[in-house]
Amino acid sequence: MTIQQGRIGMEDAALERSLATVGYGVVPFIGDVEMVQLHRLFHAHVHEQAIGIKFDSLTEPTVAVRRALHDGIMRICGHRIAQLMNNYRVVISMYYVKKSDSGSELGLHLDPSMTIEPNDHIGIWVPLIDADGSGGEFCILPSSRHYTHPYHALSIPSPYGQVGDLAKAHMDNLSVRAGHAVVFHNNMLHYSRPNVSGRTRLALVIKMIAVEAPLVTAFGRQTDDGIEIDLIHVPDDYYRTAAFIKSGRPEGQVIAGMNICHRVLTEKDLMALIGD
Ligand SMILES: O=C(O)CCC(=O)C(=O)O
Repeated sequence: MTIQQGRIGMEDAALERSLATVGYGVVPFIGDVEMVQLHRLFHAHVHEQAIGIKFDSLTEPTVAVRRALHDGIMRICGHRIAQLMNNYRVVISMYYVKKSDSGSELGLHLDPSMTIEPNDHIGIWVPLIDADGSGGEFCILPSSRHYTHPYHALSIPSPYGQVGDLAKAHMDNLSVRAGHAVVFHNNMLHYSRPNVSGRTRLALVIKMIAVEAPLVTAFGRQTDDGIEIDLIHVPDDYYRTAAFIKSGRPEGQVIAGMNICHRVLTEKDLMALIGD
């Protein structure tokens, strides 16, 4: 095991290679015991009526519930994360839940940026029932972390806004067994297909940054020549205590800023990047 300062490292050489090439890998993560504990934890804190078609525990309004879910997920899964990687700290652990419903697709998106250096940022996604053809496959565009500028937020328009269908046609549709984890670089374009399995599907989303990296949230403002982006330093418990989806500018000290030329990809651009 080598620990490189400022970088999250993988304990498994094959996973490290696959992250370096296509930007993601799938590995066994937790067993049946942990999955039962995680189902119990969720149902102890969230009422069935609160779920709707899709439910994201980061947007749960009660801070005590968000904290209890985060603490419980870390108690149950923390040791497994430590076996998988080094030099990280967890800044988000949450549930993403889908009822069985044809409208339960989670659309194409890039997750929000949380570090200044994009390579310091890894996500893992763990379905707690088989996420295969009917259970809501996780679909990801290989190598896409290199395709666009690395800063994403609700206030920054998606570079993929005009090429969603083409991007979807070139994605890897992953059938992931319950308890396995998709480990992926944060800047990867992804979406998840509807859960029509007949069962409610719980999944975990856990986000980590390098130990030395400050946690930031990006805020973008459109200007005449592009987008001005501020990276705002926020405390480590930000996602447990602040409202995640809010349109306004987060409070905190700006520790980096840049102007980027906002390029909305055309089909030709995307095909040149994919290289088919
Ligand atoms: O749970 C899912 O189906 C996908 C979750 C996801 O993509 C996300 O939270 O960014």
